[in-house]
Amino acid sequence: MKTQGMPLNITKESILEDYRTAFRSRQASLVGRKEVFSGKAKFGIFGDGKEVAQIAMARVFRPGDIRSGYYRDQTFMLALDMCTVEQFFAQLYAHADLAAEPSSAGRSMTAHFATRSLDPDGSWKALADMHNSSADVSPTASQMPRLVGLGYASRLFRELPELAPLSHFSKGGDEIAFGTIGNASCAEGLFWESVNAIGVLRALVLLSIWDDGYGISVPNEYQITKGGISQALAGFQREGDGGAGFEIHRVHGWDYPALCETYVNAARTVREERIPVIVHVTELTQPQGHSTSGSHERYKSRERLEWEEEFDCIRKMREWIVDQGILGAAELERVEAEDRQAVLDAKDRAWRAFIEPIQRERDELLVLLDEVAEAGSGGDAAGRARDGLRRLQNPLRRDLMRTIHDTLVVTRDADIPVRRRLLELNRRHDAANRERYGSHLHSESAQSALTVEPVAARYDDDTPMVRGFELLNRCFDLAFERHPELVAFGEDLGKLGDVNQGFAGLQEKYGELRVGDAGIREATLVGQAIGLGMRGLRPIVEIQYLDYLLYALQVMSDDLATLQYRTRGGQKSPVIVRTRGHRLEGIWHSGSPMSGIINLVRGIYVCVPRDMTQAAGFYNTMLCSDDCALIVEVLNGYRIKEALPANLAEFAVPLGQPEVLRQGAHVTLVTYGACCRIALDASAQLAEVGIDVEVIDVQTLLPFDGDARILESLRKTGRIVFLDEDVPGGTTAYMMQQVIDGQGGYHWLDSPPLALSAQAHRPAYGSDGDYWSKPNRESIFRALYGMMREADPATYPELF
Ligand SMILES: Cc1ncc(C[n+]2csc(CCOP(=O)(O)OP(=O)(O)O)c2C)c(N)n1
Repeated sequence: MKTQGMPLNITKESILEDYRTAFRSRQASLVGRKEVFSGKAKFGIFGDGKEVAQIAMARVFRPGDIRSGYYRDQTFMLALDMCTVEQFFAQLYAHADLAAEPSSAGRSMTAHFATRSLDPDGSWKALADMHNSSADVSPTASQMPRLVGLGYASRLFRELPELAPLSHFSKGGDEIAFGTIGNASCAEGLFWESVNAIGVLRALVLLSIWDDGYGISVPNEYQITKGGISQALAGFQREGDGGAGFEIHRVHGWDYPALCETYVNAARTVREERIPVIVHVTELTQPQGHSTSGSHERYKSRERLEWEEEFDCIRKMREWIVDQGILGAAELERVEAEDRQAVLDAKDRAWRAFIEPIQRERDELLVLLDEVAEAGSGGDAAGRARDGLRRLQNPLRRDLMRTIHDTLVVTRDADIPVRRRLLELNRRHDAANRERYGSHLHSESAQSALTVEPVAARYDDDTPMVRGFELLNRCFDLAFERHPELVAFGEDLGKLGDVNQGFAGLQEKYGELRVGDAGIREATLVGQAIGLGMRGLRPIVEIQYLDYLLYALQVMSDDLATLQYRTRGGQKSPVIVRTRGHRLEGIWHSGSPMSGIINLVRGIYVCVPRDMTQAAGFYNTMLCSDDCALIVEVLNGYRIKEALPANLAEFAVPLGQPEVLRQGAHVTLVTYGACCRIALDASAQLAEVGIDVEVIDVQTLLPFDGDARILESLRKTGRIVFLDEDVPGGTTAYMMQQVIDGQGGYHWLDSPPLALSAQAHRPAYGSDGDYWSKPNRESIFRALYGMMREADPATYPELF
């Protein structure tokens, strides 16, 4: 195989610059691996073998463009200064300081890249003027769903005139979303769902597949039909200019001129023809193997390893440079030596910046520990703890905390002033590290959902009663008017106006791009919303039924929920996931798997409104904020009539504030969503037998009762029951933990707390099936009556 001559109109200087970037990146990989084996870093995964393809891709990446890629993209990031070599090493060391490690502040493992879309106060930067990279995640192919939205946003910016003023996000919708993925990850369902969605939406995507023939140790023939991803993708190839589908290129990863030409053509097709492109880069290598966890000699043949050496892309590019007379070998050696040294220097600077602050903290601590020893407290054990810390070559903050802890334990009987200072230092370190590793689970900006001013619903004398879906429909209509950047999409959401009519008529009013039908593809629907949100739009994505949220749950959990956290407030995507659930009928239409959800989406607020008025209040609250949320409407509430608030556009329900639906003195009954109605029903019957129930709707599961309103009720009643239609030990157990443990409710209990849930099995179909699957008025009555009878059998005789 022979490489081509000089590509296109590229200058010799820029070729040399490309080579040096690739070379420095390779050096960073080599040095990085050594850093792991020397024990200074825990794990390494590097971009060696993919350098030349990535410098070619970087050539066509413009300000405003955005990447959604994975851990192999280090050369691309370095080429565009989205990451410096020093920052690369800072991440390797898990340096938990944004100034040193701006991708994740030490929260993500190495090669998980991100640029900062937000200023420190959480407000947007001018993304249209920057090189952007969405924040990487580790699960293979999970970068794909968001790529759908990142690329689709350009279409919306181009085609929706109301978005024209948002020029800080887009300049006319020309931006390309650059995706990257490994060959083996293309075996994931998310890959195919995303490719299909990108094709259907004609999203502005340039997707590169880095193909080194393996997925860790497993070769392509076990991964992909026909053993080659572009062959398997052939049906997506468009036919003729302007046709639907993709343009698909194949190019060798060691062939610099061919790569440059391919990427120039690919970017032109995406930007000018507005057709998505896939570049399948083959014959890539992985000189150091998959990661520092193993060695590729164990699964690659000698012939393969020899081939990898010969076709190493850096070596090939170097030969080509010499061949073309761009620079002589001796001169190349000179610049390589310079670059090798530059990488070592950057590594040293990154290491010092990481370790020195910790060493200073250790020195400060050692002064106190010396005082402890001088006071003779804690005996030998205190001295040993101190000496152990002093001896550590590379102390971590964890070592400091352990030493303080051990010293406090062994000096427990000593009444020495230094112990108080040690306690104070303990508190200070603990608080600083909790902040260092715990901040930004949610937005901490001025638009945090928790700071949105609540506005109570106002009702006029002639307040009309409307059905639930009509109330929501008006709420959405007003929201589209107020927020030009609001878009909503989902299955049957556009023309039909959703299966329950919440969006009825709105597509006609606001157009297909703002109120859109979508394919049946829950994971990429949420991904689409994440990508749109990252580019400054406000998506409401509908998942038709709560039971089907499971398809999207992985994306919500791994991507959306972690976004603020994994960038330490550097990126946000204020997505609203709308769904409807709880009661209908049948195994897959009436589930309420809330505990599965709330335990997986920490980082997303979860609202469980009991009716459509409350739901509207949550939509309004979330649209005022820059947080993301899941809003679960009650499936059987759309036809029930509710009073229409006069201030429907302003009315806002606060998060984390339960509402007392019924005052009572004997038992507190805590529930949410569809169960509120049933709880009230049961309470009415319990009142007939003299049991006075206080019913509380928690309204949001995440956050949960921020002001401990439920505890206030428990202090009055002394008895508490948690009710829902999740599985036993599910969300009822969560609520119980929050109140009994978290709020200290156990102090006020006069009876054992009770959890009433649905059965462990899925809810059976039909009304009788439902009756014996889920809690109902009678079962609630019996449980609460039983609780009261146990406490006072004389007043409450045996009934059943
Ligand atoms: C969902 C998921 N499954 C498994 C893994 C473990 N894993 C990490 S990388 C990898 C192989 C990926 O191969 P490929 O897509 O070809 O990318 P490469 O590393 O070769 O560039 C696997 C199996 C993972 N991160 N995520």
